[in-house]
Amino acid sequence: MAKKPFIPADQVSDDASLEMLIKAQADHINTCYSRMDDQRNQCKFGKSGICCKICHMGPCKITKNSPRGVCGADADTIVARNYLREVVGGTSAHSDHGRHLVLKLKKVAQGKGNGYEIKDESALHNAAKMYGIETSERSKEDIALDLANLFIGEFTSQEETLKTLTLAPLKQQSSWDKNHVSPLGIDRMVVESMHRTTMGVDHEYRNLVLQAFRTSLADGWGGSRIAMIVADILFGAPQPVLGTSNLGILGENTVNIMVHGHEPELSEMLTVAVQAPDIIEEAKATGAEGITLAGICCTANEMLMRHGIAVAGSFLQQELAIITGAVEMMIIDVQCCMPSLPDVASSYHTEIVSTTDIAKTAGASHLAFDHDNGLESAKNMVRRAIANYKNRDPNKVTIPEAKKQLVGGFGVAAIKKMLGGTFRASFRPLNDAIISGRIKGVVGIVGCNNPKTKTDAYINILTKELVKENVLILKTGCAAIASAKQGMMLPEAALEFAGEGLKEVCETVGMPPVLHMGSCVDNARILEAATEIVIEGGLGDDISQLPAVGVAPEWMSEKAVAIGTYFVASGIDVVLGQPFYIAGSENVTNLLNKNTKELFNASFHDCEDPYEAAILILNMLDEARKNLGIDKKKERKLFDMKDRREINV
Ligand code: BF8
Repeated sequence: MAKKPFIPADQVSDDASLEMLIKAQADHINTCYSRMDDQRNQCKFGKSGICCKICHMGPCKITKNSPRGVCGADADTIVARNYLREVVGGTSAHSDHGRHLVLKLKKVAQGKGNGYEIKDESALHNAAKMYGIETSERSKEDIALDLANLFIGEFTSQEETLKTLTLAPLKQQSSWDKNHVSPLGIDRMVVESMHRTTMGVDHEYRNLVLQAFRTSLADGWGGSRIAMIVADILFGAPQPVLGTSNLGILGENTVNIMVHGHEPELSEMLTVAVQAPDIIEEAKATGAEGITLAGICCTANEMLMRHGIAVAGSFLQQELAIITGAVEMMIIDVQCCMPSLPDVASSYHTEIVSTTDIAKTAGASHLAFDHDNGLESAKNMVRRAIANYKNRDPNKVTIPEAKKQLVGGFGVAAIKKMLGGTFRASFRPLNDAIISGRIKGVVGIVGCNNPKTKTDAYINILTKELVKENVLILKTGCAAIASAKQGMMLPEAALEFAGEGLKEVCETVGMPPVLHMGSCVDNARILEAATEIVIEGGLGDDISQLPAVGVAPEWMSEKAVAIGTYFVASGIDVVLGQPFYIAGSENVTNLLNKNTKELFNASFHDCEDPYEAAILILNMLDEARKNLGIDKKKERKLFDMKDRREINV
């Protein structure tokens, strides 16, 4: 059969990406899109999860004629082991990120911050209170040291379950205890899971899948939650902030520096470095008008949430940014940085700089970020980018025009303040809006892009379909960037796209119908928000009763597998735009897509069509509303002073 022609317009949704994909073809550059095209016939055994290479008697694959591998493992065992290992990969990525931040907090507390400090004392005090750490008449350093040591214990604990689990509603905690999935220390969970999936250990698929839930909880209610708490203490809890998104943010006459990856320690220092007068002078001395610092992927989300720094693009725009020919330097750290970057950059003047010894890329320059001399180290990178400006070839430069403004920075504290005001910060108005039916429910749309499907298409269609039906959308990761690029993260978007009830709420509060809650570790903020809604009252007493659903429309990463798994374990149904690699085992598929309902009152749902997904989700929200007895639309009651006094009694 003849190969289908490669049509850029079928691959991407936004104008900037389309323009760059066409330029990539003209410049003869391979991108993930063309490589996906080359990889069209992907391995069916891998896709079904029935390929096993855990020991060297294999690799084995399960077929009708060979239903067991050499060791005797059947499809159930192999699929469950592979699934657990994916959850382990995702959990370890988020948690190692969290660990680095905790160790940084410890150094700061010991007076060895070298430029890092406790930026948000109220975030520190809130965290200390949550963990029962004494705060009165103590210095912030002493409090921070206790907190850092407690968090280190969360990684190393051998016999005690995670303290961070106690931040969940009580019913959630008892469901985890009852199902034996309350995790011990994060590191112990990762090691134990790897042990259990080596040859000849744990073979019972249900036992393995339960361990996947347990490990994922060590991510969502452990490593990710800790990463989020510490980042807020060190760099400030996010507040609503105006930003700009898409490749059109690149400056035609500025030194363009992209920061790409996940951990905020380096990007925070870069935000300071590019504003230093001596550095700006240096940039101007080379003939540039200044410096444009922008982010790719989750580092972009981190810098946006705290500083309003521009988001150049999402995961699948990392190569496209280089193809503009206008990027002097792309600085990478960990996770989601494609190994192809130096190859793409070799056709332009862009220098790819790797910055951590745990993540090197062949062909990239390696300038390890010096944490003990952070600002100078960041400045050195910026200086090198400035020096590279003269090498930009104007004939190779095309900067797309497309860019959109957005409001980001919706941490949980910020949402509470936005809803209830500074003095009465509270989720009450949101709960009331859900109870009255003005808001049908809350849906978290999260995760990646994947060149298997047209970039952003599923995310954007689903978002609009749900907003139209009065569903408030919470977003993180690259799914958030997709909405930002569409202008859906502006308060005005409510007027144009939202149903009447949601529009009214957004107009009253001045918020967008789609809230940017941050990076992928910030999915823990969605769990935090769900917990706050439960605690606020009127919508049941555990997360699984809320009219709330999670969706990963275009996911690709092991991290997304871990996130989906801890969402389900936390009682939130999860819709996947493409299934996990589990189809080779009917038992594992049934367990994850059906029978987990009995364990956590939530399960996975595969749905490859965004319109069908919208219907599925709306039905799930309606069912939750019915179970709560709030399915009849109530007229909004206008309270008079007497009513208000009674409420406040
Ligand atoms: O952690 S959403 S592509 S950038 S994995 Fe990666 Fe996926 Fe983007 Fe952030 Ni998350």
